[in-house]
Amino acid sequence: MEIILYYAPITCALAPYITLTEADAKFEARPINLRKGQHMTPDYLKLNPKHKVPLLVVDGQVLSESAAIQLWIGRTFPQARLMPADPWQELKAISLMSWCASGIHPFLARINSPPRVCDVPGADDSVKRLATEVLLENFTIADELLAGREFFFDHFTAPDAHFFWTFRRATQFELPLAQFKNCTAHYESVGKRPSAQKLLAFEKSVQEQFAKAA
Ligand SMILES: N[C@@H](CCC(=O)N[C@@H](CS)C(=O)NCC(=O)O)C(=O)O
Repeated sequence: MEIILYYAPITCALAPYITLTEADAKFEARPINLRKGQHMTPDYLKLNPKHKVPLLVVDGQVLSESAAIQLWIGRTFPQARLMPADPWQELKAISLMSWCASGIHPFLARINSPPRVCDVPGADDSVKRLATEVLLENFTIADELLAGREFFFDHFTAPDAHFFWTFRRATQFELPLAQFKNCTAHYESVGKRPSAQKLLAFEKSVQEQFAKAA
């Protein structure tokens, strides 16, 4: 089976990179330089008209959307136990990943780039303030979910990789995150895993490669 993951540094594509690594899957990560607009080229748009990463191509079949990609990885490599085996718990895992993708991610994107959602001159601070409020509300919920536990379930699963990305992205902005003790502990715990360490080394190498090509 040929597995290609289209990936860009810093982005949510790091979550499937981590889960594919946890699954011990053989895959090729193809770096996309968003700053250079490589996600807007005709070839990439043919693969993903939504011009986003992550994108998974499995034996020529294309799959977009992080939650679906994570589910595919979990189902394809069941021995890695990346999705809970119990059907109800599996739905809870899908629910968590949908929340990361649609309830948390869009607010990180607003903080990162306010003009993408409001181009009224002078609106940036207001967009960031409102997005931060929602983000912190979500992290409060996650902090409660993670109380007294290392992971969302009784062992590491795909939602842990997905949530790790959201919290990591938040640490790259100036936000009051120290209050989220359980999210912070989760972030540190996932960050120490060999899969996350591999991802971080890969990210660094891609960033260096992009800097050289700039
Ligand atoms: N709903 C998508 C969102 C993916 C997404 O927004 N990816 C960002 C990087 S974190 C991206 O590729 N942005 C480029 C663009 O919007 O043109 C998912 O969960 O996979």
